[in-house]
Amino acid sequence: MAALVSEPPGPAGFHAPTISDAELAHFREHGYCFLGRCAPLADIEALGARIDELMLGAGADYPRMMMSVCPSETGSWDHPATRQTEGFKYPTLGYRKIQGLEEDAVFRSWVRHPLWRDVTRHVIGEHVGINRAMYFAKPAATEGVRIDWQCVHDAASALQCRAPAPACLILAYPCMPHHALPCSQDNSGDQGLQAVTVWTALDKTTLENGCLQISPGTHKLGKIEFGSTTSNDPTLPPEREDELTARKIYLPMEKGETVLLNNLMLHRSDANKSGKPRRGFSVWYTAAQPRLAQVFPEYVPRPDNDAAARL
Ligand SMILES: O=C(O)CCC(=O)C(=O)O
Repeated sequence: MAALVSEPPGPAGFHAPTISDAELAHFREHGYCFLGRCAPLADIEALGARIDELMLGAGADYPRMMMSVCPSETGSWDHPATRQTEGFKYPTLGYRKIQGLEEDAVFRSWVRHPLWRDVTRHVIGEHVGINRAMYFAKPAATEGVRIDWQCVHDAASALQCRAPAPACLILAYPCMPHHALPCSQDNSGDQGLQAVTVWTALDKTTLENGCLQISPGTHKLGKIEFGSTTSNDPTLPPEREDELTARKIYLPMEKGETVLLNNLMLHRSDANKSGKPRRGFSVWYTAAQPRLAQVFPEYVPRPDNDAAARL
């Protein structure tokens, strides 16, 4: 297993281990903050190598990880390997989503990076948990899937609206019949945001391979009532679509660069037309809760048999 390089961050061409007031202000105002490269490239290479190992099944035995092969490979959202369920499916680089990665030492090292400690101390507080530590990819061979405008609600509300609810965001994904995912928001509502997503590019992302797209400022526009997820069409409320997407920007990123995302800000991404992988690692930090893995100040694994593991 590769280990993360432990060079001291700072003037070596990547971000310092603390977030600046200006960056925090930008995050709060616009709903995102681009941080650039936050660690040596060797650390990113180690994450990329490790995720490939996990996907190919070499030395990986993580029954609590949620692993889902992309429907662009299996041909169906209903395929058993595409349903987001615990455990390894089969060796392929075609996984779309792997969650529970904090259980892996290499990924946990990234999740507990000093810069995320500082960011979360400002946004959340001293005791920090994670709703998910997620590999999210658009595989090279099969293009992956487009995701339409989205943001994601908190774990509790997501659990309440499990599969049957058409407007349920995260939990609707495994059962969706089409190769397009719904609009979504990634947080708990409009009072007191205590969450932040740290999204890191494990490969260079471009317009061609489905880089992130965001709609800055939408975290301030209140709760969005999404439409049905059973259509390939965008499911933003039509009467609000112009308002919600008017400021859309693309976020192409170099390999290893990171952006902070407010979970209530709309984001989307296209399929991957490049023939090369588009791999990302996205960590959703929130206030520590007994049902979640805690990552700061100490790592405390998620309890067994917890429903949050199935998000
Ligand atoms: O990587 C993407 O295209 C979207 C990932 C995502 O939805 C997230 O990190 O919350």
